[in-house]
Amino acid sequence: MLQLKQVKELELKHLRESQLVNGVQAFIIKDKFNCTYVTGYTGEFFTAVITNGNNYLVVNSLYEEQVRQETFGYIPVVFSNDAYETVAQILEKEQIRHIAGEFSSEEEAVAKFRVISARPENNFLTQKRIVKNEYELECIRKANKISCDAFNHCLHMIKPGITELEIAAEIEYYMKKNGSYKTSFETIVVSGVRSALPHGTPSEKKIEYGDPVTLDFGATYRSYCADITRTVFVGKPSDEMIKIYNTVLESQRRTVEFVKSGLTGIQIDAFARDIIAKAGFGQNFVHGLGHGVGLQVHEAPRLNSKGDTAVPENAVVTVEPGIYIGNVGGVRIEDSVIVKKDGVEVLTASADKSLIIL
Ligand SMILES: [Mn+2]
Repeated sequence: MLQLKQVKELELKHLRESQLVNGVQAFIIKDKFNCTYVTGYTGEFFTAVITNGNNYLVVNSLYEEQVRQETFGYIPVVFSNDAYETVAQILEKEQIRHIAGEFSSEEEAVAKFRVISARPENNFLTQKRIVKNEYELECIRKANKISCDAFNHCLHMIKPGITELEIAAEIEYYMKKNGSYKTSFETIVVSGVRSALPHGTPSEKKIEYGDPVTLDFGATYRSYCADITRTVFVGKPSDEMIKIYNTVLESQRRTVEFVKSGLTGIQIDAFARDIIAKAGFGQNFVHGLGHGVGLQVHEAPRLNSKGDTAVPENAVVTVEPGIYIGNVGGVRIEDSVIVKKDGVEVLTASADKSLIIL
């Protein structure tokens, strides 16, 4: 596995070779996740200034030491009142007159940073981040492994009388005990009719006999996110819920087999949606099929009706069809996968997705 220092050096080299050309002398990073991607810094209140010589992180004084600990050779510069003024002074000292980077408009950046030209490049790093390097893939594999282990661990406690909150707490405790830095997002545990809420949050509701229980959560490992959803049943589900479960499972399984690099998000989403529509539940699949996952739990590419670009090799995406019926319940099944030339590597395979009745 590549070491973090090598990875950051490669990303820095790539950024310089693609952006510090045609007279551009510095690249400005304002997005938190793009900054972590290039520099390793995970704090807040920053502006990164990448030049061909020195690299700077302009930060609030709370974060000065964090720059030294998390980055490889970035110079921390503490701003007092106005971070942009501090950036302007650095650019002046380095005699930088032409910049590119993350800012809303050329006019605004030229005025703020006192330079001659400023080209907005707000999508460069977010697009680059779609294709994961080996270091990132290892981190995402590990985060998903912790998440699958947490699912398998919590099954024994899902029974009538326990609350959704208690299940969520057990999942989160287990993940942290096993190396997760924090959760990728607010853990979802919804049961009974509440399982028809695609993004419901866990409540004091107690699990009852016959309930579907949807668990959607993820660990993070070294800033990289996992994302998994399973729906299980406590006691025998109704025939209607079994039909819904089998429909979602068929759509999910066949779509995971269908995915490979070169297909667009639109094509993949339509493939999954068609299976659900043919079973008569088209109106009940109320969200996109999936999304990219990396430093952010929701990032490019989108697997939905707007995802018109081809998904490249080594993108990490989710496949998560669902059916939701008000006052009855819902089912969602989600795997995270690495997209390859001829198919995918499923990262959440160790969590069983066949119908589980507890
Ligand atoms: Mn997801």
